[in-house]
Order: sequence, then C-alpha cells, then structure tokens
Amino acid sequence: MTTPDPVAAADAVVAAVDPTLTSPGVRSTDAVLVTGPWLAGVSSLAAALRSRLPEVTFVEADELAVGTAPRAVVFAVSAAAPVTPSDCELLDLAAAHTDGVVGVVTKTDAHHDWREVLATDRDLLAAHRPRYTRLPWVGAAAAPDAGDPAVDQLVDLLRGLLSDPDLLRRNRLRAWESQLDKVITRYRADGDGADRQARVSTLRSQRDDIRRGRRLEKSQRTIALRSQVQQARVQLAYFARNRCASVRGELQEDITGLGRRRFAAFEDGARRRAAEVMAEVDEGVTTHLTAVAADLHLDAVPAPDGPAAVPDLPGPPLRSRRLETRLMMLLGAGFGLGVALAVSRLFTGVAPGLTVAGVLAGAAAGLAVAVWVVGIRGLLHDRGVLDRWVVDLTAALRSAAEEAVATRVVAAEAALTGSLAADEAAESETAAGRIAEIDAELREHAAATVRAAALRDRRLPGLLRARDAVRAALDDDFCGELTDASERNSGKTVGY
Ligand SMILES: Nc1nc2c(ncn2[C@@H]2O[C@H](COP(=O)(O)OP(=O)(O)OP(=O)(O)O)[C@@H](O)[C@H]2O)c(=O)[nH]1
Ligand SMILES: [Mg+2]
Repeated sequence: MTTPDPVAAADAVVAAVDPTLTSPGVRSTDAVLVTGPWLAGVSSLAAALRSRLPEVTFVEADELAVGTAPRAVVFAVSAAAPVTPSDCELLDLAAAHTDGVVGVVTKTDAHHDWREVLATDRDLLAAHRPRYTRLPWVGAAAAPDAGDPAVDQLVDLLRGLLSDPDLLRRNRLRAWESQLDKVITRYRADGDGADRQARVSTLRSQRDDIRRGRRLEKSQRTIALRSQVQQARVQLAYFARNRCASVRGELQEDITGLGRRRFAAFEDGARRRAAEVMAEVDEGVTTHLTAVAADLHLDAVPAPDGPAAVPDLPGPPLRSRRLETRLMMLLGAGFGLGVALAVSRLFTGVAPGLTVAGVLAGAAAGLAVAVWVVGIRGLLHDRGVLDRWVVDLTAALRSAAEEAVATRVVAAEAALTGSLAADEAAESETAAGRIAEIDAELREHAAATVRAAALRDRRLPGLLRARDAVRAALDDDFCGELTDASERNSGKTVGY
C-alpha cells in the first residue's frame, strides 16, 4: 500500500523519530541524470535516450542545478575496462540523493566481452556499497560504429523505473539517508575536534618553537657576548703592547744619532709620542668595543669620562754622574799626559833645539785628546742613560695602556651585559605575550571541542535512530521489491 504523498510519507519516517527533522534540504527534479567517467559514452547515451524517450528530460552532470536531486541516475561505464574506485566514488556522488539508479555498460558493439565486464562491474560496485547490490545493469551501444543505437533494454528498464509509483518516496528516503549521514559525520568530527586538530597541533608546535627559540637565543647571545669580550681583551692588550714596543724601537733608533744639544727636544718628543700612543690605544679600544656592541645588536658602550692618563715619568738623570765624571777626567788626563809625553819625546829626538817647542806641542795635543775622550765618553754615557729612560718610559706606558684596556673592557662587559639583560627581558616579554595568545586560542579550541562533543552527545542518538529508520524503510522496500519482481517476472528480469 502506497501513501498518497510519497515525499510526506518518507518525511514521516524521520519525523516519527525526531520531529525537529523536517526536510533533507534537497530539491527534487524530474530530470534523469546521465553520468559516468571520462569518455564512457555519456553524451552519446544521453542523446540516444533523448530521442527514444522525448517525454523525459535527460541531463548530464554539468546541466544539473546545484542542490537538486535527479529523479533517476543512469550510470554509464565503458565496456573497455571494469570500473575503478574513482568511478565508484563518482556514482556515490551522483546517486547521493536518488535511489533509482541504472548501471549501463556502453560500447557493447566494440567490446564483445562486455558481459564479463558487466558482471565484474556489478560485483565491484556491490562490494563498494551494499545499496548497489540491487543495481540493475544493462548493456548498450548508443553510438555504434555500424548500425543503429542499441538501447532498447535500457529504455525498457528506465520506463519501468520511472513509472514505479514508489520511486519518489525511495528517492526522498535516500536523500534523507545521505543528509543524515553527512550531519552525523559532521557532529562526530566536530565532537572529536578533528577539524581543529591541525590548528591545535600548529599552535602547540608554534608554542614549543617560541620556547625553544628563546632558550637557544638567550644562551647563544650570552656565549657570543662572553667570547667577544674575551677576544677584545686579548686583541686590545696585544695592540697596546705592540704600539709600546714599536715606539720604544723608534725612540731607541733616534737615540743612536742624537747630539747633546737635542737631548731636551728628544725628551719632549718621547713624552709626546707616549701621549699619542695612549690616545691611539684609547681610540682602538673605542672602535673595537663599538664594533662588538654593533655585532651583538646591543646599545653602544658609553665613552669613558676622559682620555686615559699618560704615565708621568721623571726626566732622564743626565746630570747626576759626579763620580763617573771624575773617573773619566782622571782617565782622560792620563790618556792626554801619555799623548803629551809621546809628542814631546818625538820632538826631542828630531832636534835638541826643539825641546821646548816639543813640550808645548805635546801639552796641547795631550790636552786636546783628554778633552775629546772625556767629551765622547760623556756623550755615550748620556745616550745610555737616555736609552734606559726610554725603556722605563715605554714599560710604564705599556702597563698604563694595558691597565686602560683592562679597565675599559671590564666596564664595557658590564655595560653590554646590562644591555643584553634589558634586551632579553623585552624579548622574553614579547615571547610570553605570544605564548599567552596561543594558550588563549588553545583554550578556546578546547572549550569549543567540549561544546561540540556535548552537542554531538545530545544530537547523535536521535540522528542515528532516524538514519536507522530510513535504512530500515529502504531495506523493507528492497526485500518487498525483490519478492514483487520475482513474482511479476518469474525469472524474466532484465539486467538484475
Ligand atoms: N563503438 C562505440 N563508440 C562509442 C559508443 N558510444 C560512444 N562512443 C565513442 O566514445 C567516444 C566518447 O563518446 P562520448 O559520448 O563523447 O562520451 P562522453 O562520456 O560524453 O565523453 P566526455 O564527455 O568527453 O567524457 C566517442 O568517440 C564516441 O564516438 C558506442 O556505443 N560504440
Ligand atoms: Mg560528454
């Protein structure tokens, strides 16, 4: 017994379980959809069917309006090869809201083994979904290479299907089943947080990356600072020692050709050079520490209050050599006396009358030699004194320069460490802010998933019951259909 309004009858099955479910949200059309995989012969079949059944509207997939369900589906597959999994999915999509489906193996004129292919297709689709076990199958040749189109069996089958008074109710039930399936799947996915899972994983890994990045960056920057400061200490101390050594060399070289009159100027020059070296070391330290700060992306190291102090050494002790002077005068006098005696003896031996002249000449020569020896010895002594003074001066300069380097590097280390700590604090705050944002979003996702799970638990039992009722109604029809068919045709089925 059939209900007068097939759609209302199908809707009543669902409403009996859950009265809030009023419509599957699909609009039915009277058109018959002819579809199939690429190059299956769909267009040829649609054209052949249009000419054989002009009272029926046949459409291909791209002609069917979105959100509408066809009255019946003709699923065409070529006899060239059995269906593939993607072909099965194509049928799932086409027949989602339509129960009346006919399977057609096309191009039977060109493939003589089409019956085997048809049997394989039937088995494959039945294995794919239980609902396809009752799919009627026929062979057709809509555009044969020779002769007229052979679509008689298909036309008969379609006529029978379209005239079935229960088709609309079954189609509606199928639409309900698909929609309920879709809603159940969505509730389950929402309740499991499946669609949020990717975002949640991304957020968690972002949070871990931020934490790991902060730890790594912090230790890397601290290590870099220590190593750069250490390098600066070693390099700048070497630079200071090097400058002092080269100044000492220059000054000592100057001493070798130095006359007594230029002693005072030399001393002033040496003190000026010492001041220059201190200024150079100071500038070298500033340049190096500025580069270190820039390299570490930190604030520049503050300049010292004033230039480094130049060591103040007393002048060379050129005059305090009384004992030595006396000794030298004594030796010079002895040397001069010897020369005087030798000269006077020389004159006495040449002519007795020249004795007096010889004594006078000897005395003059002796005196000249004595003065020269004393003078030269004094000059050499003073140069020696100057040399030692230069050594003392550069040693004092070196220790002053080293001390200046050490002091400034220590001050720079303190300043850079402070600046690094300030930077770290700012960056940690930024990272903490970002982590707080991520945590807030994660909490939001967790709360939304809990809400979705609650909704799923509330809605799912009713939806499952409704779907079971729909399936039961479809299965009852199927069993009844099989009995009717066997009674009606007594074995004369076409394609079943
Ligand atoms: N031998 C033979 N060839 C056919 C038959 N039906 C279609 N063909 C050929 O198969 C090819 C594809 O036919 P179509 O009807 O355009 O197939 P289709 O599925 O619409 O193709 P697409 O829309 O391009 O996917 C054409 O070259 C047709 O001539 C048939 O029954 N027998
Ligand atoms: Mg086509």
